[in-house]
Amino acid sequence: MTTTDVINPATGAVFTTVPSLDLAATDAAIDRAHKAFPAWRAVAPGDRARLLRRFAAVVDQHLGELAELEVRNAGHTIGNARWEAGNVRDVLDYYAGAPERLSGRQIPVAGGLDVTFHEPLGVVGIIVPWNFPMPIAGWGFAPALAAGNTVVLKPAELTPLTAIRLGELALEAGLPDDVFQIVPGKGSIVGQRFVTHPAVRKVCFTGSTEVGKSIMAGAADQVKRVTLELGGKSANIVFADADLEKAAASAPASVFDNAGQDCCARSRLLVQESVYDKFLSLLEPAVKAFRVEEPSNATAEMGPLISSGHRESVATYVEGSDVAFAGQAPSGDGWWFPPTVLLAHSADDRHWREEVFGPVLSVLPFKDEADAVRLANDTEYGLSGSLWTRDLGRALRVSRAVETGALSVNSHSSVRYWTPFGGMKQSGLGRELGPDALLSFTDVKNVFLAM
Ligand code: TAP
Repeated sequence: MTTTDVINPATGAVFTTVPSLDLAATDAAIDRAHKAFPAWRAVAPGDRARLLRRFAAVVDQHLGELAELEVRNAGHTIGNARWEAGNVRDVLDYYAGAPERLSGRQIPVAGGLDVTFHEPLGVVGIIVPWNFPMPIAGWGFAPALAAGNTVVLKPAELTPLTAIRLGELALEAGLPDDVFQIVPGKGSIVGQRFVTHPAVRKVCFTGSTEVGKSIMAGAADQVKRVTLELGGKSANIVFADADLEKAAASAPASVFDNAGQDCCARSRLLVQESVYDKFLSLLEPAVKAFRVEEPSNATAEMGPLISSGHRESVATYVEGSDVAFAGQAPSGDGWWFPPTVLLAHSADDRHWREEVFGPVLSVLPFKDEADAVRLANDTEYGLSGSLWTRDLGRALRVSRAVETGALSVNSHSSVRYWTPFGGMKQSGLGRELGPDALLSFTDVKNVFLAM
């Protein structure tokens, strides 16, 4: 069997290997999931809820182990990794409430009774990227299982370990065999097969816009359902009337968290020109104080990038650009990169327009509210963003005008598991989390009973 080396990005060293499944093994996993579907959808709602709660409890007992795996495999800081493992538990607990509440409607009609049912789809294929292996997996499998689907999940080749462990924990919690399977392997083999195999009725994909588009095109052949979470180039808009100290103190984490490998990263900073110099002078010490260090240290705020190839790609955005200031990063082994702030000279600068997916922040001044909205929307993306102001009217106006799926006023939060998350424009299609995600794993069936 083919295997893949798993590398610690903080050292560059291989520390284990995992199987990389071929087409035949992928087909076998999908066939097993297909066979397991009728029995899983027939599990009484209360029993399915109990199984998901037990899965959450087992995850809870292994939070430390899962977090340590993610530190080693993805270079996440231990603080973030603990949050991520806890998020899987919370999302499972949240959707464990769903099987008993997934009710349809009774619609008044002439001549009989009309009722709707939220039917599960069948086998759901989930394709996970390397940047947030645990939460993104959980946002897919928890609502999919709760709605009565079976799941095959492909982790990214770079970061398969926590997904494999979650598959084991599901069995330990008592989920029936083949209801939730982890299928490690290449995107071009395993992921692509999820798209083409007729038994897979929905594909949830998170990753690059380019691959997302190819998945959407491939899924069209079978009118397969898709949820896509793609790239972002989110704006952080700071108005002159904002609490500048608070906005500057929180700006570094809003883009450098997870080394900027975050589709919600606020990588475009828009500052009103009347406070531009003052804001940059507040931002500089906050960036320089951002702690980039061995990710298992409790004090680490940022770890390494995921791979040497990715570090090379990030570096191309900084070379030849106007660097305002930068923080520190360890030298030596591992894929380290310092938090870096670049001055954009126009909205055409490459680092302003493209998703860098690294610890690189681009800054541009704006004149007034209309200018801020125009610049914020001048992108093919529309995933997340923030705005800072003390003016409630402006907060509401700008929130409605910015074309983005999630927006935060005077904070940088993007994700709460009970509220919808997803992109506008080319940042994606469909919503994860909250009640919206649950329904996206079902089809509505309408039944009429004649009197
Ligand atoms: P992608 O290539 O999009 O990989 C994401 C996932 O899709 C991985 O599991 C990958 O498998 C799989 N995949 C790749 N090609 C596929 C195909 N043809 N059919 C089905 N599945 C396929 O992303 P990447 O190479 O890891 O990163 C490239 C860029 O994408 C990043 O620099 C960043 O800009 C963006 N990105 C965005 C996000 C989010 S959250 N929106 C996450 C990660 C990356 P493998 O295991 O073979 O890679």
